[in-house]
Amino acid sequence: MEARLFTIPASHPGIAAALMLEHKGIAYKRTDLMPVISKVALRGLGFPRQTVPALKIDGDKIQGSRSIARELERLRPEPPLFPADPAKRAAVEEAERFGDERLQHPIRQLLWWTIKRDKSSLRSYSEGAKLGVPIGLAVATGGPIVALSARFNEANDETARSAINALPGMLDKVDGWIAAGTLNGPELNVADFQIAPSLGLALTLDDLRPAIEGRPAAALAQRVVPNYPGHTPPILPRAWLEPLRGSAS
Ligand SMILES: N[C@@H](CCC(=O)N[C@@H](CS)C(=O)NCC(=O)O)C(=O)O
Repeated sequence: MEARLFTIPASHPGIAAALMLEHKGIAYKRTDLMPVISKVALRGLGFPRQTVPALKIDGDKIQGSRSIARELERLRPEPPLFPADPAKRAAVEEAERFGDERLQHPIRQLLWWTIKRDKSSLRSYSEGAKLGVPIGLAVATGGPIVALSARFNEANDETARSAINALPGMLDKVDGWIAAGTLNGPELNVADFQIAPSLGLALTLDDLRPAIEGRPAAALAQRVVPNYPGHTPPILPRAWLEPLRGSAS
């Protein structure tokens, strides 16, 4: 099987797809694209949409973390990503959808909000990236890319504040799925691989970490993505973080 994963450094759905490939034991090559430039590159590579993760596997092109999961399950059923029992599968798919549609984006918006304020953290998120240009150069010339990424992702004060407000409720949901055995069970499943990278990315933000640490959700991230790249020192306005106080369990 010949596989190449196109991603962006520290992209949480990109890491989700990489974890799924590794779970299946499928060897793959990885190409890291600079944000924004990724949109043009992906179209040039023949992918229909403009987001990573994008996977070329045996000549086929699959885009989106959930589509990639299903294609990998079809190509190599063992070890499974989805439980065989229909009720358990439905629960896992609900958690997976939540991870993709609800959890990913607010964390992405918060990250771009912080990078827009202070680009110096960009280098840490590019650690280990295979960009094809020296990381120092990529970071030094990254100003317009950061501005555009923040704009494309609608990372502004309003969305950053609603992301913070939504975080405790989302963490409660994840903790609930862990308590129910849908997440972080003996065998990791597609929802673990979808959700843990978003938690791992959130934990790289010092402002968010205290609200996550000590929760079952943090144990899931520690198990699945113990070495998530990147670090953002405190930068969000203190007052905005008020809803997170008392959120840690
Ligand atoms: N929910 C989609 C999200 C894909 C997505 O938005 N990926 C981001 C990176 S995390 C992207 O490609 N952004 C384009 C850019 O930054 O230029 C998935 O799981 O595949």
